[in-house]
Amino acid sequence: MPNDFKFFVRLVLLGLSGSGKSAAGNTILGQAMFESNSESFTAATQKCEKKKAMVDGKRVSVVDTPDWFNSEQTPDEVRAQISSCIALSSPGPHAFLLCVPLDQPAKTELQALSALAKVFGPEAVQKHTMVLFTYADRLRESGKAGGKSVEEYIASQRGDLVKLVEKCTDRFHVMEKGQGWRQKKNVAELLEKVEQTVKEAGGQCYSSPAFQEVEDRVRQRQLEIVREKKGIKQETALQAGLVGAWRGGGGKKHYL
Ligand SMILES: Nc1nc2c(ncn2[C@@H]2O[C@H](COP(=O)(O)OP(=O)(O)OP(=O)(O)O)[C@@H](O)[C@H]2O)c(=O)[nH]1
Ligand SMILES: [Mg+2]
Repeated sequence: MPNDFKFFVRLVLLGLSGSGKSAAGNTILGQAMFESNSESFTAATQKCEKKKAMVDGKRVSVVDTPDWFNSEQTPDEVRAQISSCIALSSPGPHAFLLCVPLDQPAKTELQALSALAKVFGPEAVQKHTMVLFTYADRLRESGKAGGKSVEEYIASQRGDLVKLVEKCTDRFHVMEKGQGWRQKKNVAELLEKVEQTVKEAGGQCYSSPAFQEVEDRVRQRQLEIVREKKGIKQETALQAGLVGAWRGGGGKKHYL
């Protein structure tokens, strides 16, 4: 399992439709790379997508996902999406970020965490998942926090969110949407928390038999490509030799 966090950061965004996954991805990458749309009544993100950018001197790749937890997709469709997510975040994500809106009650998110543990194993939740709170701006505007900081508001008024955070071994981050200096600082703090997560997980990215299988398949394919290329080179060399042989054939035969 690679310990490559120094240079690469692989993140997977999870959460219900409209929870702000794509918007968070855009904020993390510092540019509008994922489609994020409030106008549509259907889910904006229909399939897993990966985007990359240099952030704070690191190559950050973000896999955005559709809503697996509350969607109308068939189990087969969800399975296909999960396979795609695994392939896109190979050799394994450093962190799963579960997007949870602060301005609404968390009704199905606990089930979402159980589903995550079922698909990727309990370690995925305990060691590699962070709750990414979204819509902090709306919470502030609503006045529900009553002048408290978001953290104080969660601790004093939101038992539902505290439970989620506890399931993720107390890991959470409050996302500030947008692209100014404040957001950049916020993203840097998020990446520091991800680094801490990786340290606590023994310096490794998340990996499970499913991820390992994809990794093995990718390696196998790379080997095949190298072999194919070598084969082509040998063939070309052989052809060049033949051409040379024909050309240099005493001026008798000039087939090419
Ligand atoms: N005010 C505010 N709006 C947000 C925030 N996060 C997302 N939005 C907006 O809410 C809408 C939905 O956000 P998305 O990021 O597309 O949500 P999603 O989780 O990707 O949704 P699906 O792709 O449908 O699963 C978009 O118009 C976003 O701009 C936030 O923190 N604050
Ligand atoms: Mg989306």
